Amino acid sequence: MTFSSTLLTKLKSSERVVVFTGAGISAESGVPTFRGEDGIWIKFKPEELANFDAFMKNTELVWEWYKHRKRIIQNILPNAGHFAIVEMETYFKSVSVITQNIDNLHRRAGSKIVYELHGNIERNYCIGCGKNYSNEEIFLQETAPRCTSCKGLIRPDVVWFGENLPTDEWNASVRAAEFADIIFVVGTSAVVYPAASLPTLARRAGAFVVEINIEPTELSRYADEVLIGKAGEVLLRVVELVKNL
Ligand code: BJW
Ligand code: ZN
Repeated sequence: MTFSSTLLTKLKSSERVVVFTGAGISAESGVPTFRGEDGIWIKFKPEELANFDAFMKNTELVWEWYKHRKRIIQNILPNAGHFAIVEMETYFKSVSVITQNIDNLHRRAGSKIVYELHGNIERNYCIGCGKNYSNEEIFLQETAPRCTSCKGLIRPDVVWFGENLPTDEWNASVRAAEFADIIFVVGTSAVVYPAASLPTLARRAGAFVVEINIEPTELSRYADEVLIGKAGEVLLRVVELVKNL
């Protein structure tokens, strides 16, 4: 893989870095992506499971799907890609991670600033009274769990289609994108909005956009640099480069 001289110059002069991630960065930890050949949505379309109406109509099915994914995530670890992003904190003034992932792997790897746009699968809450539940509190229940206070249905604390993103995380992400000198867009198909608008927002505000993916995406034509390869491998190369600047 070759890096352009413009990228080298940008890396040298950049102070504020944003890393915007999607399911691809966790693929190397063993978390299935959503779309594509290995996607978890080959059998079910996203709209069929990841929305509130589906949860109300097919509660058990949706909970089965989340329990399955909670189990996967409990048994995996952050990978080289997550750790490379943590290491970037040594070389830049600020590194903000904006993630669409709900697997908590950036925090577990040690990234200090992490904005989770689509929630976190380790948290749950009651749709009746809002009471929070950890996975440990609900995990062993066979059927869809109910609130101990109001008997309301408990749901995973993730953002489904048609739902707003958490306001504070979104506002902070927009600010970070607007002030970024460089934004790395890693392992996302960039088709789910409004998250997918952040790289172009950053670009309009002057950031250099670097895409890292195993294949070209919707975003590639707007990126200043497209690095094709696995997130873990490419990010390690980028950090090596930065170290030796
Ligand atoms: C590798 C790799 C390796 C693999 N290394 N790379 C029409 C037009 C525009 C917008 C809309 C529209 N109709 C509806 C909308 C809005 C909708 C939307 O965007 N829909 C589009 C799909 C059409 N958005 C919403 O509804 C959002 N809310 C919203 O807009 O609020 C306002 C509103 C309110 C009320 C009414 C209407 C609007 C909410 C979106 C929530 C998304 N939630 C999910 C599920 C989270 C919970 C869960 O996980 O169960 O979030 S959907 C799913 O997609 C998940 C992901 O975060 C998200 C993005 O997926 P991601 O990360 O990009 O994964 P993949 O699989 O798509 O891509 C993986 C990539 O990795 C690929 O490119 C691979 O090549 C690559 N890869 N291995 C590097 N080793
Ligand atoms: Zn309740």
